[in-house]
Amino acid sequence: MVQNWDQFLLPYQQAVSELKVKLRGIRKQFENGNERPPIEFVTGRVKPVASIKEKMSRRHVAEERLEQDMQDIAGLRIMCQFVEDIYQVVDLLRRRTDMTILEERDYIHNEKPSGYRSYHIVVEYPVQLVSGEKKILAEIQVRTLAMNFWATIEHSLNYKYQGAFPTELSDRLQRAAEAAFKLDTEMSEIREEIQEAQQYTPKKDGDVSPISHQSKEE
Ligand code: 0O2
Ligand code: 0O2
Repeated sequence: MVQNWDQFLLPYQQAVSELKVKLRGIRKQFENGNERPPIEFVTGRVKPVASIKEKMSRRHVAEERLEQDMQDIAGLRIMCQFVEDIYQVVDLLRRRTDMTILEERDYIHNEKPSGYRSYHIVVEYPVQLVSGEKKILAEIQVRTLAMNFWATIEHSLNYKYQGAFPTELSDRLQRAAEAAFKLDTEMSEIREEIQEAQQYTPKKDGDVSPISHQSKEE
């Protein structure tokens, strides 16, 4: 039995905080090098206890197996402008030595029946505790802004319908997912032109900035 959830989740909180800093660091490094970052913004969260318990019962995960079998207690999300950026980010993550990739799931080219698209990476990440090193599983979801728009809306509808969507709604959601992917494909096709334009977006001070970049926390 997990006696104290706060204590159990502490290393996960540390992992999420550290990974947010590191992933946001990738963006900063591109910006400092005057290159367009493949990352638009990064979010992260520790799964709420109620959601952990709900998923444990839905997926028949025993409490003793929680650390190994629930891969998204620590969750990070990387939002990108273009589908191509997703694969660039995945390559950057594969080359890192501070985390080990255990699994990759490409739900972009193998979308889920719901229409969901994203690239999922499960990593093992070591956190340093006073008691020593502890390896934590974390799930990194990499997606475009359009995929994120769809997933956010579908997720809130899921709460309302508990996953049991009326057929018409699930058909519409699937069509909306296809429309979002078509948007991504169209944007990819004019990517070079967009990137060129972004290089010449004026900054507030009137200077011509080499990079136009919108970020969640700025
Ligand atoms: P809801 O209802 O939970 O969706 P900061 O570090 O201060 O810049 P902060 O406050 O920690 O930022 O929040 P951050 O980093 O923006 O991330 C929290 C939001 O990101 C939450 O949304 C999560 O939904 C979302 N999020 C990030 N990663 C994941 C993930 O892997 N899975 C899920 N389900 N959500 C994720 P809200 O707005 O708190 O609302
Ligand atoms: P949360 O934190 O509320 O988002 P399973 O959860 O059983 O489907 P598994 O094997 O644990 O699957 O991992 P998977 O499918 O690679 O990733 C699960 C997570 O991906 C979900 O977390 C969602 O964040 C996201 N996801 C997967 N499918 C969908 C979907 O159809 N719609 C939306 N909006 N998101 C999806 P959780 O556990 O649902 O929790």
